[in-house]
Amino acid sequence: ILLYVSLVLAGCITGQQDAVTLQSPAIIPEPVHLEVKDGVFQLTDRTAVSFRANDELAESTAGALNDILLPILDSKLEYRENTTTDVILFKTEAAIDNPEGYRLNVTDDQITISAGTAAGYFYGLQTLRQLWETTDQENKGGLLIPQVEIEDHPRFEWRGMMLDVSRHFFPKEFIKKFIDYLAMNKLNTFHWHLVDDQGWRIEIKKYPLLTEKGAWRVNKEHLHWNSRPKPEQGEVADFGGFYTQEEIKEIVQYAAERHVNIVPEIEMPAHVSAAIASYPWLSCKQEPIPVPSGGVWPITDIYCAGNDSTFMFLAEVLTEVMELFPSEYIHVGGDEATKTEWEHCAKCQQRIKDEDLANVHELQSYFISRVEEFLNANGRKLIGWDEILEGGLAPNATVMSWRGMSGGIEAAKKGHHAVMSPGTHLYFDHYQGQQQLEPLAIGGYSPISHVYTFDPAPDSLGQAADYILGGQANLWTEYVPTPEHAEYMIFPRIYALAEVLWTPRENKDWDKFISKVNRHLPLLDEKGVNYARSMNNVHV
Ligand code: TNX
Repeated sequence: ILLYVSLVLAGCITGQQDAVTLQSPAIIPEPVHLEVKDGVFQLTDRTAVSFRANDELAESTAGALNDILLPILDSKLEYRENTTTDVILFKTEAAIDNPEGYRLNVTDDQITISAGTAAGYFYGLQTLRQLWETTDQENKGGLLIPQVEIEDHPRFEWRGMMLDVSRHFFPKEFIKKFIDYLAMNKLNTFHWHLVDDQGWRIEIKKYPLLTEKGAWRVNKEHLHWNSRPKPEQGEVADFGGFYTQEEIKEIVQYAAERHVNIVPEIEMPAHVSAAIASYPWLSCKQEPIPVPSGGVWPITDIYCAGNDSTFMFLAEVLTEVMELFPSEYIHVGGDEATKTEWEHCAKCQQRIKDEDLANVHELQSYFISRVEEFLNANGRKLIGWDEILEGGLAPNATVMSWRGMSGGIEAAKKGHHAVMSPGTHLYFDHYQGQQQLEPLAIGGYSPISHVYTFDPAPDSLGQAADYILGGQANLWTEYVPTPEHAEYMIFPRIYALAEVLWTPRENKDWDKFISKVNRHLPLLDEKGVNYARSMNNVHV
């Protein structure tokens, strides 16, 4: 009788499955190994979760899955011991050696997620979610999940995106969304560009004027950049803003829960008009300047390299920054320093003589090295834009290569680590479609197809490839005044970035990728996320 009953039941379930037609899953980024099988697992409010006793990692992952499922199923999945049917099993396995790797198996009566770390589990859940979101559009009476066998881990450890919150300020709520966008694409690094000429955005208790003065543009008439039209009537004008330390703590915590590390960038010695507007003694001229509202270029007001007070200031600022951000890396900028002030600065000239430096490039190198020493003494690592190579790289510095890949390659050949974010491919402030059809952008041309072809560590690098930590896309915001516009510049190019940084080269496939993107776009519509339709106007 028991045999008969189970046969009938099995037939019943099979019958149900036959009626179901799921689309093939559209997982972005494409996993290392993916095998799609016939059949489905039906996840309902009767499905259980299970894990070994005292496995806290598994338990908290089961909790995280319940948080995702609660709004969909209206109830939480219950824990059941020693069960093998209609269950989601969480298996912590130290043997999975990539710290972000996971395995995911779906059969008709079990889902098994295995990982060795919280990050690995987290990425397993992101994939699981895409398994139902991209295949089962109906969602009646539970979730239908295609049977798969997945083994996965990232190609690179630094998978990042930078957001410039100085040229335009973005509120805390959007920063959290931005972190969500990274996490759902298995990106793990948020490079937060907190300081630039047009605004200082991080509260520093020791130097309150940085945000009392330095976070606000003076000339409200010319909010937008030189070539941008004045705001339309009714358009919300952004004159500035900043994040309090409490808000930053909240955001750092939010990011950590999503396995995103925030690398704060405190620019130096240039792109610091907002700081000099607040404390004029930071420049060699020591004259008051306003917080510039737009693209005045070049800006010659930079921190004075000849005064010890500059370094005292930076040490105190960085001390507060390190208290807020647990990141191993601290970004110190270093780009585009017009050094004319240093050329005319008696104290800087003196420094050049005293320290046996030959020229202002070496003075910049001295500047960055001195800051590096301070960061290293506090257990942190320095990263900077590729200009930090000029005049000699600080001994332990990591280079972020933006003027093409050559700076990163040079650093790697010298045995320094590098992150690739070349303007040729990964600048998300550039146009992504035909210029005449796009909203005004800074220039450039990086359609999604172009982003997709990028390889941070091509074979031509030889041994130096070992020093490439990964890559990141940069969203500068001179021409990006609102969160909606930021989303437009991010999506769908972030999907290409995700495959560039996660997926093994041999698994990348443009045709498959673009058909998957087309399946993700309706999900953005559902979530109310803005995105560009520009790829339809691009000749690939
Ligand atoms: C160069 S990239 C800059 C930024 C601008 C960007 C615009 C870099 C390190 N510096 O200050 O916003 O170009 O694309």
